[in-house]
Amino acid sequence: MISRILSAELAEHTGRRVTIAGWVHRRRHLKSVSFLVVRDRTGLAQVVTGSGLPGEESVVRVTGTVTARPQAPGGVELTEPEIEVLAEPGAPPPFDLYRPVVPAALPTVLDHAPVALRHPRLRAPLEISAASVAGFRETLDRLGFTEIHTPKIVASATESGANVFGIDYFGRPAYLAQSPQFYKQAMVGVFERVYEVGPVFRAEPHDTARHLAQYTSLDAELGFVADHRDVMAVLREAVAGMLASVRRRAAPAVELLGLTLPDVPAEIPAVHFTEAQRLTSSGEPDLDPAQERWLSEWALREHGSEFLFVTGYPMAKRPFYTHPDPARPAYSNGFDLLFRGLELVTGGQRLHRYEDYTAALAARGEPVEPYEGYLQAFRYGMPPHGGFALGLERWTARLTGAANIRETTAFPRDLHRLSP
Ligand code: AMO
Repeated sequence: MISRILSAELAEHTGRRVTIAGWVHRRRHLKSVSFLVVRDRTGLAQVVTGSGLPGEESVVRVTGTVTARPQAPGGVELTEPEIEVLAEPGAPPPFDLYRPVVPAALPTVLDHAPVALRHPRLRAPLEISAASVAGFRETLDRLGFTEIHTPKIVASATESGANVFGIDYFGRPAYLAQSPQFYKQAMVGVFERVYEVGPVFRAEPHDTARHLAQYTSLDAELGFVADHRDVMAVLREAVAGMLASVRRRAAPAVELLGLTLPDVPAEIPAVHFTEAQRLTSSGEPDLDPAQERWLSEWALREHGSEFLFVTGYPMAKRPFYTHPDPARPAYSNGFDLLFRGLELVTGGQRLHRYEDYTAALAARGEPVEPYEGYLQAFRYGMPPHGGFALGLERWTARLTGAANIRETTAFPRDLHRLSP
């Protein structure tokens, strides 16, 4: 490794000669003196120099004396520097990365993502996303879950045939996985409690601020549940753990973006779908985005919660693996979790008996053959189980207040975007 200290550590070395390395964030020429601001993964460091400075985004190594200076970032700066340029950029960045507010519209940012994401405000959501995933893993590990990795090239659609990407798999038709649904269920038969953090693919024809063609799904599945409420309790723990991790690991990003993080109630309020329909005066078998926003505001008003469960969605609107409510079979033991006006999670209890699966497929007019591999799990005995999937980009968007989900993923894939 190139021997250096990080900008965040400079103050501990006051009076000593040290070496830092990073990118030229900004050059500033004043009347009698010039400054170079160097950016590394922990922040910014100011270097006092003469003229003839390397251009923005040059990669440099700077050796200098750490000198106290209250106005500088971190209260210190490097004086009497020796500057070595490790890489010179071929072109200036597409916009000024040192401006506090990003001086470019979203399409420009996305077109130049490899360099645009270096802007501290554009990087911050990705730090929050990373901390969230770490918290998800920590929480589920603590609760006895095992992390699994399932195929992303699959033989059949899981959620519905509509938005699946077909591919050519050595001359055979195959699909990109829309969800690890079937495999996470099968792995309950092995580990009882499993989770996966991975990409899922949806050929979403809509060009919306909340849909991507590839997103990161935080999936969990657990056996020996009494019903969906046990799954909801685990989800509550996961969300609380994700927030605790964001507070702990991504504090600078939270501060930079000026975020107010939500509290997770000990028990997240829940309304049954029929009640949600009544509240929103809806006769439809599903909730539209406007109704979800309305219900979120209602939950905040009535229960002081930014999270709301809607339970008991109609069976007709849920996938074939969904367990019905034994008391009201037209409704499911399935739920959604709404967060700040948006559907963040879908989950529920699943069917677990083999004959219930064959009956459910028959009732939907679906052949059994494409599901043979999946159905093996149930043929050989599966406990009552359930699980959920949380969309990482939606989570980060709601936490950071991003208007568009594309601001919370490094290289979004959508109807129009396949590169960078
Ligand atoms: P569902 O299809 O509802 O459920 O997806 C779960 C969650 O994933 C997110 N999401 C998306 N995020 C970005 N772009 C998209 N195109 C997109 N589609 C969905 C949402 C959503 O709540 N197998 C079930 C889950 C389960 O029951 O365990 C499933 O995939 O946040």
